[in-house]
Amino acid sequence: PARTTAEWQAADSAHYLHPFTDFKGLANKGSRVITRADNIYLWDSEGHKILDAMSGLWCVNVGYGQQALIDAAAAQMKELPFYNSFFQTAHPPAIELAELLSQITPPQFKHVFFSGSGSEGNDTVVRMVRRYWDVLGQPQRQIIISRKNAYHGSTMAGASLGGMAGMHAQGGLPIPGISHIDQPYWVEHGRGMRRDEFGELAASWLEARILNLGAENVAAFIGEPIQGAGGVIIPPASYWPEVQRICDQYGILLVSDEVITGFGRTGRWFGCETMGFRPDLMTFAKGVTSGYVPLGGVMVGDRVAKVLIEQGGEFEHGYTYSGHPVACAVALANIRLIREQRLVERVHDDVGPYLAKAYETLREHPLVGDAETCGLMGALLLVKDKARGTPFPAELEIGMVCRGHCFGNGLIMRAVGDRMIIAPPL
Ligand code: PXG
Repeated sequence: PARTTAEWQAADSAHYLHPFTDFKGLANKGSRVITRADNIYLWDSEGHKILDAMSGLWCVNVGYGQQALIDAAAAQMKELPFYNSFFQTAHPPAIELAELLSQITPPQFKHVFFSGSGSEGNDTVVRMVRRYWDVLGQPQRQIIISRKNAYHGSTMAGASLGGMAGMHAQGGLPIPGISHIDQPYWVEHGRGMRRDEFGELAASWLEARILNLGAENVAAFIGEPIQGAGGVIIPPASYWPEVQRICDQYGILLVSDEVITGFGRTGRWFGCETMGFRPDLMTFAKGVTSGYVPLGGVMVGDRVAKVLIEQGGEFEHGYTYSGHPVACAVALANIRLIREQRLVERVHDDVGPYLAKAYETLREHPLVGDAETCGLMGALLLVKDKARGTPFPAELEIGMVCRGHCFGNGLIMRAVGDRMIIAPPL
């Protein structure tokens, strides 16, 4: 028989250390226990039905309960539940997924390196870009430029690439050779400027840092096309094309972290297509399987692939679950479903414009200082004084207050500071 909520909570706090959690604080309060899901809804152990406007954790792009994904997992578990790709072996699901990914990603991508998550994917990025420059005889090109308030994962390399001050304060981070510039957040840095002007200004911070470090020491720039965990920060349209121009000018590799923006989220298959740039490497995870099973990886563009394949020798890197057959089988079913249901077109032509229009009406609300969306990512900025743009006092934790009201009314949104964010299933 199922346990009561109180019994679940007692066992939870006795044994389970949750990610990004004040363990004692949660133990005193008790966690909300989610027991099942269907389509865009979750149910908790009290029987409450909740609309999941965060797609789990930015990942359940096709929604819950998709039979094709469930069947793909079961069939693959029966056929070949595990085998590795290390010592000159391969298996059909990983080969087929690599092939399919090369079809749905931008044309420079014909190769993929699989990992188990987005964090691991970004660890692969760090190893791979540094290896690329080593092989080309420029081993001093070590530094990767990233941004403050970026999120690139929670492993040593992922958290170092990320620009979260709280994460850097624990565990001896960041690792050497990572340099952070300011984020392209108009509210923080650009008020009073035109958005396109601000986009160019924010991109110029990259150029300034490159010149400051010496271009010959810079390996790559990495960014999320739209920052997710940082609060759905949508850069001005002028930002990414200018970042691209700067990377090209100094020969620096450009890496797009598509862990959130991939697989239709922004109304194109990948966020770099929406934002208009052409990355050399692309990290993915989450939406590749719609979160049904863990999978991540790095799309490797021709420029890097050619060097590593033709001149690189052995690349001394890989994970037990690189190309896990069950994960790859689910990813195949997921991508085919996104294609069949035309979900990317649907976000672009239908639900994305609908959300944008609905958010325009929220702009009128006295507490909403800004409302913006891109595809099915949206953010509302809560302000105390709309005319002046004055924020609420930090100690009020206004985002958490709003989030509490949402939960109480059967809606999951996430609060990032004073920004209320959503990323619903497509
Ligand atoms: N890159 C990006 C852009 C991400 O959003 C990762 C890498 C790391 O992926 P893994 O699979 O290792 O978690 C992420 C993950 C939040 C939140 O609070 C966001 C993520 C993870 C946990 C919480 O919004 N994104």
